[in-house]
Amino acid sequence: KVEIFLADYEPPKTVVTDIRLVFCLFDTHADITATSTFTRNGDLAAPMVLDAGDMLEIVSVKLDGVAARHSRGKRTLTVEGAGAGGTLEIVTRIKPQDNTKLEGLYRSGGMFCTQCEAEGFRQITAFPDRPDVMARYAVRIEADKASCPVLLSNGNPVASGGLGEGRHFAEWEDPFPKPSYLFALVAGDLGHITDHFTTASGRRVTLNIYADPRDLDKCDHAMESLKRSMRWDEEVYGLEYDLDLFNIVAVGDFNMGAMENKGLNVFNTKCVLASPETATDRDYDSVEGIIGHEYFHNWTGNRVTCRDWFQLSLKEGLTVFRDQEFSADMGSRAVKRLDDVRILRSHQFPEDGGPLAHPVRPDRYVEINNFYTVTVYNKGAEVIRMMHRLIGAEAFRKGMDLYFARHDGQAVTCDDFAAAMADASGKDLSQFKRWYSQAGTPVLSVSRARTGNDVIVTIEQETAPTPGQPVKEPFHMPFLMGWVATDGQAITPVVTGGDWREDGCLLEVREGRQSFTFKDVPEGAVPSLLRGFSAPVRLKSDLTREDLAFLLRYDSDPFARWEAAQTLARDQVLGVTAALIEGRNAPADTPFSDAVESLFADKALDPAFLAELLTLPGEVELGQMMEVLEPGHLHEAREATLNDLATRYEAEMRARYDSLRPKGGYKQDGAARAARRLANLLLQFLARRPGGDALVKAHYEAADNMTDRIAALSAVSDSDFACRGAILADFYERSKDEPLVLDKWFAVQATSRRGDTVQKVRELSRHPAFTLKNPNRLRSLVSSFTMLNQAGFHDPSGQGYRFLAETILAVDKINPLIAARLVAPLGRWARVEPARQAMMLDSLRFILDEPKLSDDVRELAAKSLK
Ligand code: B3K
Ligand code: ZN
Repeated sequence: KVEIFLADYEPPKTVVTDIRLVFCLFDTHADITATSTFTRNGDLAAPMVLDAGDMLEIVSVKLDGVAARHSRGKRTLTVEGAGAGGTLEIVTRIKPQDNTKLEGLYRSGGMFCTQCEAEGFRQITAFPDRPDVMARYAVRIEADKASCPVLLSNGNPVASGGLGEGRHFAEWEDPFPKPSYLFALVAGDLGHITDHFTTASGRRVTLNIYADPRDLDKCDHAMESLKRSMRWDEEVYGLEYDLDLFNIVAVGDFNMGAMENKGLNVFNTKCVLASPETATDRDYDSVEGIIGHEYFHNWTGNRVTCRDWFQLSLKEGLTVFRDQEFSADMGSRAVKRLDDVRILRSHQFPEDGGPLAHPVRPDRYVEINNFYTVTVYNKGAEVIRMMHRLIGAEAFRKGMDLYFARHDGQAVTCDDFAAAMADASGKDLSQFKRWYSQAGTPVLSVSRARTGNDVIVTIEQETAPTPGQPVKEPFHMPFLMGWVATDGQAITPVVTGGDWREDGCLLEVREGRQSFTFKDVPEGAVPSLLRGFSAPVRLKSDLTREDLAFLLRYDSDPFARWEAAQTLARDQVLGVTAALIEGRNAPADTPFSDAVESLFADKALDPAFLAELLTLPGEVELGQMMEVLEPGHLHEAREATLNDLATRYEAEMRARYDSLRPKGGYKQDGAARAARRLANLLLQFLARRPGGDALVKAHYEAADNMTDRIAALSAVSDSDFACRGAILADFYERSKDEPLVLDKWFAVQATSRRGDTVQKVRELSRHPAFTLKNPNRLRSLVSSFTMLNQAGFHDPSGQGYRFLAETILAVDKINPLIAARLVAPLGRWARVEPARQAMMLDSLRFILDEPKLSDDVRELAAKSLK
């Protein structure tokens, strides 16, 4: 496969306006007749070249009813004599039951389902399979009635009936022109739950969630989330749903989280099913967020779509921003923001600082599936958030309105989006757009200088080179800050070049180095920096430990307050790490442990927020801050810090833990959830103390919900408690018929901090319940280990790297897209200590030595070796 460049974009030569698809589904194969009405641009004498997937058999090709000359390329179908336009009929045959890539039409359990984004439609029929070709779809599905009583596609049902010989059919029509990646079909033996939603303008919409009949008791939370999403989009953006029917289907074998097909969202079971017995509070939040995300795509993605796949963040960054805001409005805004910052720091920053760094709008790719990344999604959402911050909520809404007024029904670019925002607000966003084209995480250094009564705040920005981008221009970004006087009160000193708002003073940073003068700042006042994490940067500042401890007590901005705690914690852990590496005694000062004292005293603190403040940065994030990563020492130092906290505050923790334990039964409200969050965190600390064994066992036995049960299981899995074996076995017994719960059993063991985890993971990979074919199961063991267990993955034996390399090669034969998504951790060798580095490079070479390696894995492994 060759590299494709953004700069080479050309409008489509073949445009399809209408397509009729007839699917005849059998256990052994599927036959598909696609009849398209097309027109052509450019050289009409040239043959028509369509995209055709490698799993496709072309049975016949006709132009205007007459057999046409055609030939097959590796990934194309060339048809002669197409002229200026007409009707093209293509018959294809495929084998959905053999499709382990889970792209195009495949089978999951007994059911037929599709995944077409990005380039799966070409595995169903030959077509100009690109998002700027938008057609109206009419679909007929014929299948066996007993095994496939439910037949679904996009849009509205228009006909159905029996066909004899146990077969039946259904016909669907979608009135909205759409790109092929939004096509979907589902056929299977599914149950469903139904509800209704009446839109602001009075349209009554039927809502269905289809699932395996055994899972119907786990669909209510998704249904409630869907109705909340629909209402939210009306209230916040004035956007209504546009069909009379909205269907969601839960599928057990699915590459990604979910898919926003028009009127027929297909979901990974993990992202839709939830019950107190099977899902944690976090899972509940994640279901709500993803239901929202896919629903919001109906406007940001479907009604207005992407011109080409380089523009992926046009729909994904924007839709992630929308789902983040939705979740913030449904739950705790402060806590949601911290979760999003954690994802950036532990996943996106490493990507941006490693060999796979790419801009939010990439300018080249070999395999587009490799670009569904945290950069395109989550950094893309930060780019939208910064625009929102720079122009303000009101202008942002005007910009959205203008974007839809201009582009409804079109396939457009990130530039078109930025233009709507610039035109609606009058703000020049030309420099700002560098966030789309330049990769890398800027480092911001903030310093203070007092001159008389004034304080000059100087902000410098620098972005290190990334692959292919040796020199970076300065970014335009919003920097939100505040001041806290010595009495703990917020003050708002007059500032040159800044603008005070409710949540702080907005400074617009545009230069490499820039200063802002705050007038008459009282002596001792402390600046609160980067409030709300107003830009996706790494922050360095001259704040002292005393300043940070002060902000932790008094800052009104939740992010800045939490960040003060995180900074102290990083200092403490990294200080211990350095001492361990150099063979010194641990430093005597423990700034984070000291600062925590005030938190237990603060009775007004929301328990959920206290839990955030007490959660140390993870090892991946901490490792990013070391010049040379020594994963073993870092792990030991972080453990020492946790032990120190547990020892010093055991009494406070125990008292608080006891006070938080529920008196009545299980509840899902905010207060009950916050109490569980804190109690379960405290349990992890208390498990480190004498008597931890009995406490954890009692917690496990008392658990009447998955949040509590998994908290105890995780403490057990980290330990060598006598009850360890029995509790792991009990959890297995309870979960063996619930795939999503069984995934947790694998994940908990893969993230164990015990020293024997790498051997255990190998062993688990041979467990009869483990399979490489189901992406959820695979990720629950392998990605949990390689991405969330830094010390385990970097086991000094090198076995972690070897295990990952072998797994990648095995998965590559089944599902290259999923195999490629496992590669990244091996590529982050550059900053790792030399002995491990050599073993990581060996493992990458071992992968690249495989002659039959997929393009998917090759693209990432080759980049990782550079
Ligand atoms: N748009 C889909 C992702 C499809 C991934 C294809 N490899 C899910 C989402 O972002 O909503
Ligand atoms: Zn999306």
